[in-house]
Amino acid sequence: MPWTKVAIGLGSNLGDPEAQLDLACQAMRSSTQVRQFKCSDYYHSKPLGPQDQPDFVNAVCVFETLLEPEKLLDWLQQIEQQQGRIKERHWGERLIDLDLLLYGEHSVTSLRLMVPHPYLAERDFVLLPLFEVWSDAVIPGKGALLSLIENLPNQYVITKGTV
Ligand code: PH2
Ligand code: MG
Ligand code: MG
Repeated sequence: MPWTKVAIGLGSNLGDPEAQLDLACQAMRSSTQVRQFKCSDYYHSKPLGPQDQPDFVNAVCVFETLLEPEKLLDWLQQIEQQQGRIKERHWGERLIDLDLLLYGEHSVTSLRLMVPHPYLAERDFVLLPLFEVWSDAVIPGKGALLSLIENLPNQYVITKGTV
């Protein structure tokens, strides 16, 4: 694979969420496998899923990498582990969540991985920060990022800034 532009969704609602996002960004941007790293602002969002959990801080970063999708996933999971992530309930609270959203304009489906991320198109806390760092992104099977944003309900659950 040549250098490929990828997008990663970051989320946290435990510990100090901003610090968790800072740490993960630092881990990603300092790798020799990464170039042209950019991270969006941090966004404050209401939890999707169980409501008895703290609000989230979300962001999206983009970079170019030589890592192939499964290797990239391994590495993201390694960063989550290093930051102390433990297994949690579905759609529940977490210290750090790093989701592979886009891998160039490729679609990838395996037992472990679905790219583009299956819920990307419905999530304002993914689409809006993504627009900040990759405004002309094209989502395989779904079209231009901008048209997805235009189709979001107007009632965003996110606001710029942190919890
Ligand atoms: N992640 C979840 C479950 N719910 N809600 C928001 N607002 N942001 C998230 O990143 C999030 C969530 C599990 O990955
Ligand atoms: Mg995840
Ligand atoms: Mg997630």
